[in-house]
Amino acid sequence: MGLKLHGLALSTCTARVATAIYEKGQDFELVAVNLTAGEHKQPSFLAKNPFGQIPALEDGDLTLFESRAITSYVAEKYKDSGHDLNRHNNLKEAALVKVWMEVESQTFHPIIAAIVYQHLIAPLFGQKTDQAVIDANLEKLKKILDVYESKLKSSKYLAGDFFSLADLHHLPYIYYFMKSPWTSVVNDRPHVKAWWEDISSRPSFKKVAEGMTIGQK
Ligand code: GSH
Repeated sequence: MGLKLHGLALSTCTARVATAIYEKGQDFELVAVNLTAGEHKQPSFLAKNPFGQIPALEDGDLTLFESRAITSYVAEKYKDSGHDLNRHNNLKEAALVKVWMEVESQTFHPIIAAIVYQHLIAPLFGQKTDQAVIDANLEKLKKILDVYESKLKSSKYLAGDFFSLADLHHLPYIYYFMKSPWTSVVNDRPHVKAWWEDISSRPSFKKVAEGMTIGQK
């Protein structure tokens, strides 16, 4: 029985999980969840994620939600195949991967998600984009990426000279951010730009990005 990923190809959190699965040389069945019809708030989906959000992963009798917890499970379950995403054989490197995974989810994510939401998602729901929210978060993002720039001067990837879940977790939101008019926030920081170009050109993410169609003209 294979992996079943309940979600949508265009959803950032689904894309995060899909990228990790491909990095491990595995495949999955995508079970589409119709958000417009509110399927994610129906009992059958709430049984998979009681918070009513995509994605959820089913692996036999195990059901998981929270995209970052799912990628960690996938990295560990398939540790002997594909790319080593969590440095499972090196305690110190594994700890550094966890540090930068926390940075992504606690510091980076709320800021970039607010920008992407206002710019790309709010209009889809007929809501007016709040430019003040975008402007405030762009200022915060610049400060965060100054720290990334400095870090990426000393190592090719965030946790060290190896691509890991810490980098992978950033992919879907930066991808949508790069469809905005504010790409200079990334491109003006040469190490951040090189890092973004490197990680987004991995075959796993290129395949996933084909389905990330929000904002596509
Ligand atoms: N922390 C969760 C994760 O990483 O999996 C967030 C999941 C999430 O925000 N999912 C969005 C969703 O289901 C789509 S990307 N939105 C619909 C809703 O919240 O009603």
